Amino acid sequence: MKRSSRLARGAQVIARQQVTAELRQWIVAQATAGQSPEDVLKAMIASGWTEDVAAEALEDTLKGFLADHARANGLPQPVSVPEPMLTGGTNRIWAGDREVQVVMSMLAPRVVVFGGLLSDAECDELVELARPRLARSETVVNETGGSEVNTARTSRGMFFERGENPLCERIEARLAALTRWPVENGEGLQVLHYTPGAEYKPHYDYFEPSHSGTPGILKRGGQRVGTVVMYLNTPTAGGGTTFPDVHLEVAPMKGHAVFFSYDRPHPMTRSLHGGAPVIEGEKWVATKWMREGVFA
Ligand code: PD2
Ligand code: ZN
Repeated sequence: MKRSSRLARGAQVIARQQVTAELRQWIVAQATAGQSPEDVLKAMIASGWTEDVAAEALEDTLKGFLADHARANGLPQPVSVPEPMLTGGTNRIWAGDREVQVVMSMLAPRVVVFGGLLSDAECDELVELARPRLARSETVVNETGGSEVNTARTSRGMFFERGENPLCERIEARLAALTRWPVENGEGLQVLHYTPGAEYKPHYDYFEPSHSGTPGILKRGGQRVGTVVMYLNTPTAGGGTTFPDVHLEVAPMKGHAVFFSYDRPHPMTRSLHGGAPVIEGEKWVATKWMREGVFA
């Protein structure tokens, strides 16, 4: 090919890297037709866009579209959330010190199930560290921001401080790498123990904005935007984590975990979830909640 025609072709590609109103409309049309962001990105790359320019145009356009949609519909504005690097049909992710399996994922609600997030020895050690400190689980009292025993939650539980011991520190660093969310934005790990009949009725993990206790809670790190529930044993029967809006139930398996995120404190995230009653055996989980900002 002659040098001049190669240059002309290059210029054409550069010119096409302009993010025009027409391109933005096309991106929004693809997204509203149900195309995943990964597929839209692939289509852009296939038609000559460089990956970084295309990814930025896509992210910018979708953010703007979601913000406009929220404003027009009286919804809270969406915020950035933790998100594992799950492009191109990945079935494994490197989580800093360990490879983790991707067992299943869904977009709305954003839910990802991981296998092999914790080793059996890590699960056992966490249970033994938590066991002597268990007390009847409490839930947040929305009016005051304090907490109290509640019949919706019949497990026993305890909280570790963030980085309280080397095991917590290692798991927290792994979760931060896996979800691409800073360790500093995480609450300390919570361990829950359920015996037969015990359950956690469906709820949202974000703090309800209309409740009078919420502004006080939000002073420390803002809203919760993501949750990882890690299974520390395999109950004999029951104890799944349910997502009633989409009729999904995640089976608790030792070392597996379910991650879900919610980009605003609103039921439209479909992040309603619960712990189904344990039918036989016991159930141990460790929960990590992630905040928008630094949880100091
Ligand atoms: O133990 C569970 O499966 C479960 C279900 C719902 C835990 C939580 N929520 C939680 O810790 O928020
Ligand atoms: Zn929950």
